Amino acid sequence: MTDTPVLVDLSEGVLTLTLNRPERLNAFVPALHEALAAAFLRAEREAPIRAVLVTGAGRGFCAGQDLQERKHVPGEGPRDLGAGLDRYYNPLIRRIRALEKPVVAAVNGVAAGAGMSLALACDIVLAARSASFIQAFSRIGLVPDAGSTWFLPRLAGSARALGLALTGEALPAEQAAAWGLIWKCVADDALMTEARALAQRLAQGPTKGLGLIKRALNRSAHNDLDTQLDLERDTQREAGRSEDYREGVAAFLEKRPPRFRGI
Ligand code: LHQ
Repeated sequence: MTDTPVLVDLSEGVLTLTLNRPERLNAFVPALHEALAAAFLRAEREAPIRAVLVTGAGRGFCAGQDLQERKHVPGEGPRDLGAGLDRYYNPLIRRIRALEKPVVAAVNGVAAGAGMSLALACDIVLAARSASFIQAFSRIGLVPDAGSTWFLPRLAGSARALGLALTGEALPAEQAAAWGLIWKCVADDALMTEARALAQRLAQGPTKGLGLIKRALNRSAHNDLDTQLDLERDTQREAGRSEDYREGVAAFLEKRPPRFRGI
């Protein structure tokens, strides 16, 4: 078993997080959660980090909760699964959504249970053609968690959300893209090249503005049109004060590529 549950690499403004328990298809254990939490906190705090890329080592992306840890011990009462959600999963999903920097997922293989939820919480999801998405919860008598009951109906509509969640059937990456659950399905051998190129392009973008786009789209899920129009006014006001906005307009007028600094 590896000692480094998440490999962390910062290069060209992209913090790459590789879930690293390949022998268990990168299933979640507390050490993996703790490493992810620390990495996302770093992404929040460090200005040179301007995008995050999440992927998995080996043939899986993430198989959700490690079930070896959940073996029933005779004589013990039921464990409080809600406590694990409060402590680990929910803060992770909240962190990803609240981070005002783009988060890209490169789904290299199966994403099951909370592993699927993790993928859906990311801003842009690319998946290898051989990857699949499984709402594995119902297979073991559980309820979709880590945001899946929120993301799925919004992304796929309620008929598909119910079908996926109730049957626990695997959804191939190509179908996930066709259903609008993810951004793109690409050839297996092109996944990491495409995902890195995308994350690097985003990391060179107007980070402040990209963060505000993320905030506005996140909030639109709860807002009515009037509230959202007010929010667009406020976020635009904020974007309009950024150096990158000035640079974007100057570059356009000077017919040259912009050099965004993320401020
Ligand atoms: C695993 C796992 C795994 C341990 C593969 N655990 N070893 C939140 C809060 C609190 C509690 C409960 O849950 C949650 C959220 C959740 O995520 S619940 C859902 C938990 N996940 C699952 O139920 C998925 C379990 N895994 C599978 O169904 C299959 O492994 C899938 C369909 C993902 C992949 O199937 P295969 O490609 O056939 O691979 P495999 O089953 O042969 O797995 C490879 C190895 O990884 C194998 O170990 P072994 O020693 O036999 O080679 C598996 O036991 C191990 N593994 N998932 N979640």
